[in-house]
Amino acid sequence: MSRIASVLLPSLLACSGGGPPAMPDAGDVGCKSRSGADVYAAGMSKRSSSGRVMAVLLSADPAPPERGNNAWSVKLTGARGEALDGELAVTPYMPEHGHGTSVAPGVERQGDGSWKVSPLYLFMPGIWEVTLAPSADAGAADSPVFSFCIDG
Ligand SMILES: [Cu+2]
Repeated sequence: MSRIASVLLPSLLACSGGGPPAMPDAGDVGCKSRSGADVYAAGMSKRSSSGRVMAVLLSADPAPPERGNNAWSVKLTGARGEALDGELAVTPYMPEHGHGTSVAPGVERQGDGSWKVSPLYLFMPGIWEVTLAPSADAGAADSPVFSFCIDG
């Protein structure tokens, strides 16, 4: 527990209130033992719940995603497979702790229409959801979500 608390940013200390359930000891498989998270593979894709938007995770560095700073390359396409050339809003979130990150993800369009997301700061172990919204005002239904278990 103290090891976890030591990495929390001050503004996120509320996350540790009472502690997440069943905080794993070092060496425990942690969230790997729970279902629901995605299994990383280069080129994996997730469709939004509306079906209108598809996100492809072209690559991740490190791969699979790890605790700390990550850099992702992603592409978004519409219902007919067309590349979406609007904006991209990226939101990391820990659903089991109810917090995001104090470091906003960097999002930069590349020449080929893909996006580089870096840093993507997944600063603590557990399940992280990364929502990719095709515009700042896109609803959740149009925003694909990747969900990964980050090891301690
Ligand atoms: Cu957390």
